[in-house]
Amino acid sequence: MTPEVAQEKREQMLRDGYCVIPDILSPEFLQELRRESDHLNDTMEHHPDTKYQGTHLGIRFEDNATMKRLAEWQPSRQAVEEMQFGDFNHVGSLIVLTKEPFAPALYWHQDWMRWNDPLSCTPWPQTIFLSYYLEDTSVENGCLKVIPGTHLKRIPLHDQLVTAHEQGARFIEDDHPLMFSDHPDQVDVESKAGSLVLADARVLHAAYKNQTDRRRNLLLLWHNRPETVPDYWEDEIPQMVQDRDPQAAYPGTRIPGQYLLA
Ligand SMILES: O=C(O)CCC(=O)C(=O)O
Ligand SMILES: [Fe+2]
Repeated sequence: MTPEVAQEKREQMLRDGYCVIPDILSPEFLQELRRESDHLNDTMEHHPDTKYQGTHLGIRFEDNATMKRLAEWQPSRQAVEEMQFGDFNHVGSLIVLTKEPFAPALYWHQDWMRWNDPLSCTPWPQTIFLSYYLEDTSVENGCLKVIPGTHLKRIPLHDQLVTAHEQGARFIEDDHPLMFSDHPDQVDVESKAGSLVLADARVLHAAYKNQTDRRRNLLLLWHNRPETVPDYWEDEIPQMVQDRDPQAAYPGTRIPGQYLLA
């Protein structure tokens, strides 16, 4: 990436809560990742409660050399560093989120689990996912969709959702009128196989159903950075972030509270 493109990508992450960086995986490595994902999906038990998310296999890098190679993939590291996100680290594992042929859509949700913590209102990302879709994605095979800006700004949908994942949404009906709805501000993130899709854990996102007879494979790696102000940050720091007590205990919750402003 040129410095200009890297800056544009960082600004998009901060403003919209997501971005896409093309041409990150080599064709050979993509092929190896598809093979390995097929093998894992064919031999491991799929998560019993995650039909909307996909097969949801947790793979530790210490157990899987191919996935470890992905975690350390140099072009990704370089891209992330060029965006000045070099202080993000993976959590030692990834999640295989394969949508099997004709698998259902994924409901609207966000993945930030620290909404009691003033860190929730940092204007920069603290927790992000690095996602690799191993096939070209489209509305037809279950691409991602996001509502830009919702990582920082409350919209009515935030207060209407069933709370994400294990806290409720895994157990909703598959015709839930709101959780699977289209939103006027949504953006479809159709991506090419081998692209890197980055998103802030706080942004509202969902995925279409897979209407094809082929797997839509996704490898998702959570990344966190230290609880510090990033080097690139030159604007004002919100008072609530400045006043945050780093020693305090903030019980985890997926429900956005006072720190998600309207
Ligand atoms: O399937 C996707 O594209 C996104 C998956 C996701 O956001 C999740 O499982 O939390
Ligand atoms: Fe998610």
